Amino acid sequence: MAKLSRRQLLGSISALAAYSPVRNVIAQTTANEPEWTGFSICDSCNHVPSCGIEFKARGNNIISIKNWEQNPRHWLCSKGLSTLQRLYNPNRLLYPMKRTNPKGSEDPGWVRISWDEAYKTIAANMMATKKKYGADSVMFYAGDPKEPRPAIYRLAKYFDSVTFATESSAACRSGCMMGEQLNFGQPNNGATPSKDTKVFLILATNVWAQPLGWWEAIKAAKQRGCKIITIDTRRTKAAEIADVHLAPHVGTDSALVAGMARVMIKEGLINKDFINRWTHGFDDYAKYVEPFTPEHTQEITGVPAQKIIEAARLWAQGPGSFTLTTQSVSHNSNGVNNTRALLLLPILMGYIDIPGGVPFNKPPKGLSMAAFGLHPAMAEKKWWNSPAVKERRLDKEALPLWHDLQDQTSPNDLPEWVRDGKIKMFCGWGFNVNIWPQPQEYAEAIKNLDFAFSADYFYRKDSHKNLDIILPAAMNYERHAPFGWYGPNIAVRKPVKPLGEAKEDWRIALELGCIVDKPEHFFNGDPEKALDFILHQYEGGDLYKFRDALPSISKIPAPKPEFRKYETGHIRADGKPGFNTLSGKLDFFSDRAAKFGYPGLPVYKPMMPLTEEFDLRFINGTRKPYITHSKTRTDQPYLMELEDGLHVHLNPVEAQKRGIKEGDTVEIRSPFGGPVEAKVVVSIIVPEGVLDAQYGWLDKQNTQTLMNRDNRDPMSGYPSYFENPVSIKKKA
Ligand SMILES: Nc1nc2c(c(=O)[nH]1)N[C@H]1C(S)=C(S)[C@@H](COP(=O)(O)OP(=O)(O)OC[C@H]3O[C@@H](n4cnc5c(=O)[nH]c(N)nc54)[C@H](O)[C@@H]3O)O[C@H]1N2
Ligand SMILES: Nc1nc2c(c(=O)[nH]1)N[C@H]1C(S)=C(S)[C@@H](COP(=O)(O)OP(=O)(O)OC[C@H]3O[C@@H](n4cnc5c(=O)[nH]c(N)nc54)[C@H](O)[C@@H]3O)O[C@H]1N2
Ligand SMILES: [Mo]
Repeated sequence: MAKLSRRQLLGSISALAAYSPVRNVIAQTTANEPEWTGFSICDSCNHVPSCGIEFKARGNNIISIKNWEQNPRHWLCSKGLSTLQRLYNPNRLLYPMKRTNPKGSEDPGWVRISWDEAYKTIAANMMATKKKYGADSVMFYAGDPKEPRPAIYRLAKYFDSVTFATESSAACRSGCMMGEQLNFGQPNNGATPSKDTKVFLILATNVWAQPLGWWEAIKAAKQRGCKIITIDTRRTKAAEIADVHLAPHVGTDSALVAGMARVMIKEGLINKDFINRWTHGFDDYAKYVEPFTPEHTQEITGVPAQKIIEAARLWAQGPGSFTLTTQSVSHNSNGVNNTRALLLLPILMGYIDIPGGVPFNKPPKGLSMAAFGLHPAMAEKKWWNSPAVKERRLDKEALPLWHDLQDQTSPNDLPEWVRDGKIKMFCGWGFNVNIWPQPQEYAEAIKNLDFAFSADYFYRKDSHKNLDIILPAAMNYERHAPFGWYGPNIAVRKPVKPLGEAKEDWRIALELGCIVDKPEHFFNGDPEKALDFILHQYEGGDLYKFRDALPSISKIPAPKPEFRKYETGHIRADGKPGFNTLSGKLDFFSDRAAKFGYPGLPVYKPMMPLTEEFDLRFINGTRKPYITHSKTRTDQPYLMELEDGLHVHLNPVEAQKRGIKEGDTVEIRSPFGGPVEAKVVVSIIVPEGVLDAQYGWLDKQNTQTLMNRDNRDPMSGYPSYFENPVSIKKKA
């Protein structure tokens, strides 16, 4: 891969500075000030809970960082280690700014304003929009940054707008979570193998997307003799460590599992007692899988019949558990069903809440959203889920199952809602139009709103050019909120002060809340008070005490670990034995899905077909260890030395067919757009017939422009990032 010279690197930074509204940020010189030790949590890839960082500072200037040894997640990767480059990046946003030229102008004419002016303008627009069009016409949104969410939730609630959306309701993990909710009655994406786990399933989970500790846990299990089955279209590191690697064609996981289930049923390997007692709809499923003979399954999935049989037999040797991708399987037009199918594997064997099986952990009471530092009392969960409030949501008609299961609005129809006058104002934190297929349609929607603002670390031309106001967000080293939550372990921070006039996201949301509502609902605008309030819901919980205990991690009381809680009534909300599904059991057939007109069984549905012209399936969004989404890049220039532009993986056979060599520049086209320019890496990481890329590069390298906006999973509304047919040609 091309290595950036120092001159190119500096060139790319100053090119950015040319359109950046902020320049020449220099950390204060602090030679004579005393040194002290601080603590933070990395937010580079939004792993939740993220990895701990210990830093040394002189005055307010951080001079070095290292692993925070006492933190359960303390292995820093390339992204984490380069976060100081981001903190002290001269392009950072440091002051609130407003546009002075009309929307649509090439130059928005950004000028610096005071926080007072920014808040007054925003609040006045919020109130006026609410009065004229109703509170729900004001949309609150957080991008992948998950840390700001609790405070924004609270702001939306007290402002009385039910239109709260995030990147997770647009894409990401909640599609898989829907599968979990439908099968298990609650979210559960598995765990790392315990000492009793004998077989472990890695379900389309990429090592490079996980915290480093995850890989250590897999290696340790393997050494203990635990067998590993990896189900991933690509030959990743997780595939190479596997005893059996099943590489199904994209979007065929439901067929693959049907094939495996048929083998397990025919050979009498399934756990019949468990199935009879604790599951619902097995007979329907058994009938459904009947045609999925190993040979027929091979035809659909491309997985050799013998391997299907081998994997089924190995899995039956359990007890077994799994890790499920946070997103990939759910990003095709049958995504939720493909996820549900994979999640039937542990149910067929009864590996549920037993030693070595899939744990149904109970979090400390109240803390419901890992590491967001969210507590129901903080978010007022009851309000979000009350029928009268939920009834108002804009996604109710188009996505009834999503609406039923999730408390965030799906924002994927934003362009249509703006066109139809349903959304008039946008309040954003970490807003990025480039998460969507055909991002220009979302950018256009923002332009057509009455008023829009967003808080960010950097100025992002595509997303920000048509905002009215941009707010500078403090970075992970500069904020208190939220704390990291790892089971009963709580990591609080000891930060530096924000540079310039940047503010914590929580502070921005809480201070706005003080203006548009009552200060007593918003901890008088103070994030530390909000965190302390959350921690006081627990015996011994206290922000200030926890901070005094640093570098030690503090604990809050957690329920005693216990197995087979479905027998003792410790899983269901009403205390009865069983699970939180409509049937009260684990669902092969979901009455909830059927109630809204979706298939009750996780059925297989073919993907968009390849054609003679568009003959490669495009996996548009595999993670690389040193890139996150569309950020990192020039935010952390060190990472650009590792990869300086869009690189796609192409199988050697496909490369040879097309006369393409490693390093060649190619053009990618789809029925929906292109050309997109990329460099080719010839690699067996992808099978024949597949092209894969880490999405997030911009302009002529922006792979989102190849996507079909209308091809979504009807259950989740998620875009099909991993389904699109494309063609690839060497650039003349
Ligand atoms: N084709 C394709 N598209 C995808 C995906 C894919 O695999 N393929 N993946 C989907 C998934 S899973 C995700 S999660 C999304 C990515 O979701 P995005 O929302 O694009 O995530 P980022 O690019 O990480 O961050 C968005 C913006 O937030 C800013 N930011 C970062 N941290 C903070 C913070 O703490 N506070 C504030 N105020 N701003 C911050 C960044 O500078 C950036 O401008 O993309 C989705 N889109
Ligand atoms: N370094 C880094 N880490 C990250 C991120 C990042 O951008 N960079 N983003 C974070 C975020 S927001 C998320 S959501 C996670 C994503 O984490 P993951 O979902 O684990 O990561 P991906 O590489 O997108 O996808 C995982 C695998 O799914 C496979 N796959 C794709 N389609 C199919 C299919 O239909 N069936 C099967 N069986 N396999 C398929 C791909 O080959 C890929 O290897 O990563 C998080 N961590
Ligand atoms: Mo994500």
